This record gives sequence, structure tokens and C-alpha cells, in this order.
Amino acid sequence: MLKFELLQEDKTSAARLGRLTTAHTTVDTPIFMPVGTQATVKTLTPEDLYEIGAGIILANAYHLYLRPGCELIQQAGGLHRFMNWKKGILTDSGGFQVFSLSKLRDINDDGVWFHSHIDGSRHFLTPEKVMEIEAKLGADIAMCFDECAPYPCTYEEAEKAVKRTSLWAGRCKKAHNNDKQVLFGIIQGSVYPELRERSVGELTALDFPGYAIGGLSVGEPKEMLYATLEVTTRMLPREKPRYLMGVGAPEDLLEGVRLGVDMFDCVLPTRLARHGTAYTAEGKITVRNALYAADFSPLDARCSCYVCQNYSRAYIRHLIKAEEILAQRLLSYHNLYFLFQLMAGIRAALAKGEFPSFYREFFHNYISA
Ligand code: PRF
Ligand code: ZN
Repeated sequence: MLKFELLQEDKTSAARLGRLTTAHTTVDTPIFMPVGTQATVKTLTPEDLYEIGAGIILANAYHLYLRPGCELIQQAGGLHRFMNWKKGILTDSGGFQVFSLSKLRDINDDGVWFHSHIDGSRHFLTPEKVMEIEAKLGADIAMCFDECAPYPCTYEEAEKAVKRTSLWAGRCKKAHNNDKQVLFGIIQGSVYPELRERSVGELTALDFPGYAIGGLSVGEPKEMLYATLEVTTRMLPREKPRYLMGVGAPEDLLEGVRLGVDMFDCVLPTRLARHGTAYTAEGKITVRNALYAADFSPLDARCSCYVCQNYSRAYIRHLIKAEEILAQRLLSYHNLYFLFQLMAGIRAALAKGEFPSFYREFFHNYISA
């Protein structure tokens, strides 16, 4: 089940305000979805995530299929029960992880042979098999099994990935019969506008309830990311949700929204946190830096999160230096809260018809580096 209402559109850009309802949640869009690859958003509990305002999180079919296995999760009553998360879940198919993590893969139109990055065991994934895995996990939104071409890649390589992604999308759609879960298609085509156009044409012909834009943020320059995004969103149906996969730096969220994206996910806020970096309205800060040794101010003076109300940069720096794991947790909480505040600000601006000034104000303060 899925419902998507467009509530408002910006007059000067492709930005839109919407409301998305799935089996377990209703969220306002544009939205950021925290990543919980292994059925956990690293260092945070579901209660922390509700407090931060998360309404839908990501999990990964590839990782959970390899460990602990989808039968086990099915036995637990599905992913929601297994991890005690009561709101929305989206599972990525593994179409990206098979290519980025596994060894010795052998791909043909039928499927992909690969060796587990955990124990080296050999596996074969097909679109049908991935649909079976995602059904057992029981997420609100499942993703098609796709082929994400690397960057850089030739036109011919990218074209092959588009063809296979379309072929597999048709097979995923046929194999997916689950009335509680919806299936999104994934657009590929690297940085080639003609291929993006073809991918959109072939995927929209299959009529999915939502579309993801894959194959971006894989090492291409930012200008190429934005240009490719622009040609892709322009061709997608207005009334369906659009999800930009694996993109979530604050400046990219602003650009993505401007170009018509409704949903985002990214490991960045939690990964940066575990490496001692915090988001602030002025840009990122490396809390480990000696500069903050006696800085008793909060991570971000404008942030109203639990961490910023109770802890100083100096204390968190001390935790990092002492290798205390609370540092990772406090920084993860703050970084996610920062992105949720940013998205809430974007939505409020869209509702008031003030997205252009919000966008200008953000870049006036935020140094992207
Ligand atoms: N395909 C899938 N998952 C993904 C991607 C993709 O292209 C990306 C690309 N940034 C992130 N996650 N299935
Ligand atoms: Zn904070």
C-alpha cells in the first residue's frame, strides 16, 4: 500500500512538498531516511530515532540475507518486529552492494554470482530471489534489483547496465506479489542524458508506484550529479515519489530538493559522526581538533537537540580522544537531528512559498567542504 499526495510546488524550481503513506507510516516529504544497513542505525535505538523525528529508515536486503538470513528474520515476525522499529522501513535490494562489496562476481542477464564479503561463501542472486528476500524482510517499500554502473564508465557499459536494469525491473515486478509492500523501480544511466531518458522511459512503462534515481554519488563531480539529476527528475511522472539513493550531504539535500527529489538516504551523517565530525549551520567541524579542547559551547549553537542542550565540544572531544563510545552516539544523534531540522526547515519554507529564500540563506551560512 502506498499513497502520495502533492501538497505544494515551488514556483521557481522543481521543489515539492508532499505526504507519503506506507503500511507503517505517514511522513511529509522531502524526507531524509537514516540508514540501518544491518537492521540498526549504528549507535542509536528506535526511541532515539523517534525523538529525532525519523519516520522511515533503510535496511539492506543483501546484508540481511547474508547475516542473519531472511528466514530468521521471517521467523522473528519480519524486520519491524526483529529490530523493534514500528514506523516505515525501505529495503534496498543489494543491487549496489553486490557490486561494491562482494568479490569475484559474475554477472549475466539471469543474475549475479558473488562471494560473501563475510565468509567467502558463494551465492547467486536473481531478481526473483531478491523479491523473495525482500518479501520475507517485510519492509514497507522494496527496491528492484538493479545494476549500478561505476564511475567513470563508458557509454556502452552504462547502456548495458540500463538494459539489464530494465529487464530485471520487469522480472521484479512480475515476481512481486505482496499487497502490504510496494515496489519502487530504479533509474540508471550513469551521467549520460540519453541513457537516463531511456531508463526513465523503460521504467515508467512498467508503472511503478515510485521511482528511485540510482547510479549517482558514485564518484562523479558534483556538477555532473546535479546536471544528471535535473534531466532525470524532469522526465519522471509528477504525481509519484522520487527517491535519490545514497545522497545526503546537507548541500546535496538542498540541491536535490530544488531539482524535485522527495526522498533521500545516506550513511554520511552517522559515518561522519563515528569519525568525530559534526554538522553545524556553518559547515562541518572536526571535533577531535585541538581547537575545541577548551570550547565549552555546544556542537552547534543553533541546534536544539538533546546533545547540544547538555554537552560541550570540549567534553565530546575528550570522549573521542579517550576512545569512549559515547562520543559516537552523541555525534550520531546530533548529526541526524541536524539533517531532520534542515528537512523540517525546507518543508516549512515550501509550505510558505519561501523555498528560494531558504535555499539562499542556507548557502549563505553553510560552507560545503
Ligand atoms: N542502486 C541501488 N542502491 C543504491 C544505489 C544504486 O544505484 C546507490 C547509488 N548511489 C546507492 N544505493 N540498488
Ligand atoms: Zn545538536
